[in-house]
Amino acid sequence: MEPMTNEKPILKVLRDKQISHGKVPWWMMRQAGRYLPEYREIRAQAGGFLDLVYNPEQACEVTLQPLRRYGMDAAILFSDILVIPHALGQEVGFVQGEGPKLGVLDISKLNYARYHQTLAPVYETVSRIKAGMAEEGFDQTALIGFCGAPWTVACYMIEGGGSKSFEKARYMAYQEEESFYELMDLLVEASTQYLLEQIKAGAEVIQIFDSWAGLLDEDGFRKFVIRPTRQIIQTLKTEYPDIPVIGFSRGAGSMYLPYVQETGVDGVSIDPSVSTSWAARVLQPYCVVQGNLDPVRLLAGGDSLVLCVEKILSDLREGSFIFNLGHGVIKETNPETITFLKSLLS
Ligand code: 1CP
Repeated sequence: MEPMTNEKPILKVLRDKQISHGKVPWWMMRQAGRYLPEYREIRAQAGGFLDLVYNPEQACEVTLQPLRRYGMDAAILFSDILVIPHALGQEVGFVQGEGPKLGVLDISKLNYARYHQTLAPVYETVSRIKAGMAEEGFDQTALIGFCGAPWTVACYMIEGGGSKSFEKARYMAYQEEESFYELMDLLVEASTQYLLEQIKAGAEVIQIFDSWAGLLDEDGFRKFVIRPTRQIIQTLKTEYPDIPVIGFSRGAGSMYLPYVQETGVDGVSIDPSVSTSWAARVLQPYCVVQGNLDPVRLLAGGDSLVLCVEKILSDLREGSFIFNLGHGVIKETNPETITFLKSLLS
């Protein structure tokens, strides 16, 4: 296919594997969030976190906020990975300052009775963002839809909240493989439907967040990271072959290469522990690489930031590359440091 001349920079890289001579396309994971005073203001008006997620007007507003300040090359839908268990009927709450809290998991009780009804406001948010971007002149900005990968979502569903090591989830994956596969299959189906609806509503790129991929051993990684991710992507590609998919299998280490080769991702988002010269040599021949500034470098600012950004650029910009952080923006980050970061990318 002939590359479209006025295609958005991120789509050019992801679809045509074009190298971006000059300006490197960029966006930041968690670019909408508490480091921005305008986000905190809307957040305070919204009530609970899920109230914000399910309010299309406010969720659209907070998605657009970072674009107005920094003009990133992509917007990411404001939502959360835990809306899937919530829509399947598990209790999900967000306690201020403590993070997510989920009710006890009973797989036999999860169901689709209110699934799309619960998620309908999120689909509406996607179409509002699309319209809002057009209205405000962000015609070179791509809209990213997302979900959590089945393994990472299962971690929260089983553990009942955040954890450093998710031992209960790993125990279930290794010890009760059959019921764990059942949960994976359910989450593959639910995530696929969720993503298809986001694409219908206007999402132009999909990112799958597997933030806890690095906790599994090799056998677990193949079964519960690679397999379900491949299944989701296969269905998406059957229906929408031109929608690129980026996978973020945080902490995958030596499993990044099989992840890239076997899941069908168009791009891989690498965490800060990955050597950028290794990624250029080993991963870039297979797919677009996205990453991988340590968010703490952005918090620190100064020379520590400049040197790391320069190293990332010099190692990766000769191949197909999207600049991003290796994980989400930290809430104490100074918004002005991001303006400075942007100046380093041109
Ligand atoms: O009160 C608040 O403002 C809550 C903070 C917050 C925000 C801003 C949460 C709760 N979720 C979000 C939004 C969010 N979450 C986005 C929005 C788009 C953007 O990036 O700008 C995205 C993509 C996510 C994805 C997400 N949620 C992930 C995967 C990415 C990652 O950071 O590893 C995970 C693991 C979650 C779970 C979650 N939701 C919220 C928190 C604090 C957490 C992490 C809990 C933990 O394990 O400690």
